[in-house]
Amino acid sequence: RVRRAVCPGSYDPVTLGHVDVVVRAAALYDEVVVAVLHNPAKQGTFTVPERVGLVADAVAAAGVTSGVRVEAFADRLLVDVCRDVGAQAVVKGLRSGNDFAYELPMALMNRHLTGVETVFLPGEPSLGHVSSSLVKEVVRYGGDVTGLVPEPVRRALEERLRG
Ligand code: COD
Repeated sequence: RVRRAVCPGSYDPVTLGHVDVVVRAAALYDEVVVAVLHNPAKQGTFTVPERVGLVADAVAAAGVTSGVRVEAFADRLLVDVCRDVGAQAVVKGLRSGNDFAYELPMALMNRHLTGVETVFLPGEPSLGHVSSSLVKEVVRYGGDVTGLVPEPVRRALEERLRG
């Protein structure tokens, strides 16, 4: 049986924290589907197709050439995405106890709905301060995010947020 996991997120935009989790998931599973989902609670900076392109480039730049695919899924339950792609697990990164508090009810709800399991990977500590939203705020006010996001993402952010 093929062991398949989904790494879901908004990825608006992808950071090196996300990339670390995807690369580590790819070492554990036969196939990883990076699912770019629209989170209605968050205002988008990049379109979903733009996010998919930036994630795919970042995964390739990280040296992962097989076993990972990046796909967009329109407004639907994560458990339905998992069922459609044949994934037994969701893999998520945890930066902190706050992340865990946010993720635990979703993991329990998802297991309640279809039995899909959630596997948590401890985030790389040197990227523990990295989130899409903080990175955007730093760029918007002129700060430098080199080393926190892939270079193409840094350029796209500067273009988008500084005009
Ligand atoms: N280090 C480690 N992990 C990180 C880092 C970092 N520096 N940065 C982010 N992560 C992890 C996050 O903890 C998260 O697990 C993941 O990467 C994605 O992060 P984001 O911010 O891109 O994505 P979110 O949190 O906006 O994504 C939320 C989902 C889209 C996954 C969620 O809303 C969802 O499942 N939606 C589908 C609808 C659904 O099924 N709803 C019911 C849920 S029970």
